[in-house]
Amino acid sequence: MTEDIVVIPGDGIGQEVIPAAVSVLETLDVDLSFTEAEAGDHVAAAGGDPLPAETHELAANADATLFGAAGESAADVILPLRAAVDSFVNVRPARTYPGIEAVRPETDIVFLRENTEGVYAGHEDRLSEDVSTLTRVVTESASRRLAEYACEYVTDRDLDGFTVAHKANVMRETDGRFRDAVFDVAEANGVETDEVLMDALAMHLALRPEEYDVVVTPNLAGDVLSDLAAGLVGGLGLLPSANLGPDRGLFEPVHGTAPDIAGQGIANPSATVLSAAMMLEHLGYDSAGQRVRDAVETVLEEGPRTPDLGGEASTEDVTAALVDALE
Ligand code: GGG
Repeated sequence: MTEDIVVIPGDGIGQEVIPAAVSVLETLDVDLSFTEAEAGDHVAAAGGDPLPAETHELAANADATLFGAAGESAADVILPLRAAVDSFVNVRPARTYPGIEAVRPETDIVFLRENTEGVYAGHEDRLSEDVSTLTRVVTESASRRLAEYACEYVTDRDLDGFTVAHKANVMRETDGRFRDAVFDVAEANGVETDEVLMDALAMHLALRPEEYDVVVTPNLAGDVLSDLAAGLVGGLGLLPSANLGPDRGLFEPVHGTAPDIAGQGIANPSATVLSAAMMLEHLGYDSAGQRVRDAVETVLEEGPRTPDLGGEASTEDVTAALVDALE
């Protein structure tokens, strides 16, 4: 069966890392058909909609979507794309790799981030010259849906349980609801949980990340804390992610457009290639996904490496090494 994959490079280094991941995927013995679609700041700058209706439609119907990076138009691009696949969870694993210098090499954490609401629900207003507001949305249904997934995630992998991060001592209604709903679902499923205030978690992660395995978070907290974890393991060039819905997924590196290096051909493709591995596994191609992970691990350990990891190689050099490792 041919898997219909939509690829959306987006902006900045998305234009460099997505072709790299496609080259890697093309070396595999998996029947993938790629359709490239446009979105992002460059589309808006040319007078278009940052997320053209055709791109939305393609993502909503593809077997899977591989996305690069969103810039200034992130709210108009990546949030509706996640909604297009009905994604309720953003899975963000953060781990170290042999040979890569890391601030906290003991880090091995998966963030399960709520993916539909919180402060990313899109309810922002300018009330006056002086006052802007943002409405934070937390629903029982989205919190429980995330919790169900978290229970399944730890049970399938035989893990001890998960940690719930929140700030329910201040955001009593919204994070109180989130916390209570997640605990309720975990208890009903016999899954062990503990909890931590998200600000305290930021400090714990910097000091002793080995205490955390699976962390369930509200939307913005997951975005921020996973970037913190990237800093612990060697940088944003190493963190993949999967936006999962009931039927399909959208896979993207955790990093953004990296305007400081965009266009120079030196972006690290590892996070996107690892996102492609998550995509393969989600589609049921576990051994192909594992082969891609192994290739990334080999190239990270032996080189070549891009400048973010202390090397001098280009995106093309790393891609060629990945393709070599797979052939
Ligand atoms: N590939 C990830 C990306 O484009 N990040 C830019 C960004 O601002 N993302 C917001 C989010 O992940 O919610």
